[in-house]
Amino acid sequence: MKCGQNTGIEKKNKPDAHSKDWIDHFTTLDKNTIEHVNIPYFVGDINNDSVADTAFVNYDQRLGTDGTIEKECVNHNCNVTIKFNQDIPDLVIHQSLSVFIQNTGDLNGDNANEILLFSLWQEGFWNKLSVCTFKNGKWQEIAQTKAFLSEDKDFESRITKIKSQFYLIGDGWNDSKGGINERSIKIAIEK
Ligand SMILES: [Ca+2]
Ligand SMILES: [Ca+2]
Repeated sequence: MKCGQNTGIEKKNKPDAHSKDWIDHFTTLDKNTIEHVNIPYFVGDINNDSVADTAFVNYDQRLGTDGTIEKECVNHNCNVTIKFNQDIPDLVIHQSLSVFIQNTGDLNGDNANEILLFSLWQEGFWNKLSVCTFKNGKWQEIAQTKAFLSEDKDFESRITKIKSQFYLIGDGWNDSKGGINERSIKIAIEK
């Protein structure tokens, strides 16, 4: 699967282009501040040229009148673009409000680092987690799951190694156990 591709999450609350809501939507936008975000993450060597790389997470966000960040799309397609220092192609994450990146080290044994992306969306604190690798000049997603992230500790230890295999750890949902079933999902990371 192409890295950053979204499955099963639909855009919500998009007003009809001809409705009064649509006009109100843009009237409100004009009153607030659009801020461009560009956050660097040191990700180690991801293209195996022995030079450490940096990822820059780029997106726009809207600040409310009280300075808080509004949880909604600013650009029309709701994309987050990750740029890199070297001649490495952009990684575009669709339907995302923001992305947090972790350096994972080498998970698939090709001596280059992978990256773990935490993609924030509007549904409460549920985020999409993706492990991406840069292989043969292209980005590829080699594991994906979901996690409920509300505190800093929820971002920790989302990758584990059992024998020689790495796994991505996600959170499930179980009605009979009262909701979130923390760290109950284990996805094998492709080699
Ligand atoms: Ca490099
Ligand atoms: Ca690797």
